[in-house]
Amino acid sequence: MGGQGDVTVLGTVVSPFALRVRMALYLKGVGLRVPGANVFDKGELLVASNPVHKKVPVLIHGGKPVRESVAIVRYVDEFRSGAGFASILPADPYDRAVARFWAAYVDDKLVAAVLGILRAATEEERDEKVEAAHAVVAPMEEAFATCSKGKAFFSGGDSVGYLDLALGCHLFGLKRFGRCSA
Ligand SMILES: N[C@@H](CCC(=O)N[C@@H](CS)C(=O)NCC(=O)O)C(=O)O
Repeated sequence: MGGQGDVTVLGTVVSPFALRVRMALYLKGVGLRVPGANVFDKGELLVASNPVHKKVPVLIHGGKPVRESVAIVRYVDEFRSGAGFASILPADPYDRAVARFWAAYVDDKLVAAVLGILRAATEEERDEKVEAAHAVVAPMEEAFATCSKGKAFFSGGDSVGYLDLALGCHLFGLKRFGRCSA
């Protein structure tokens, strides 16, 4: 990437956050080495690369680790910018701030809401969690529709952008939510 060394992603196939990073790299045309990382049995490289959280994904670029999927996406976007590279984050500072707000909402509120459903111990608790999840989804749907500006993608353009990555990586989890709340 940028001629400054190898790019490796520590991540698992099932991690939505690792998928988010792989999608960003794909958009920027970066070839990848993706060694498997067992998130339950933390490998040496993962612990050394992310000693604070010991979580995937970690992007290792030229030997230096970048942690947290949103930070990694921004890093990739900044590193592969300029002529020939479509920007992942919106160009307009206000649009960028809005996109960051809703991306954080997806990870903080939506993921927690879906996990709440999946972890519900009883039918009654599950129904409560489904209702709570609907309350989380409603304002997000409205905001995403506004952000799309009537275009094909949530990022308000004709190609995949930041919000599409933020939400898109969670689609398989959301599919389960759809089944639970149907
Ligand atoms: N906020 C982090 C979340 C990363 C995360 O939760 N990764 C999970 C896999 S999906 C993990 O490594 N879990 C192992 C653990 O919690 O010990 C990010 O966006 O990168």
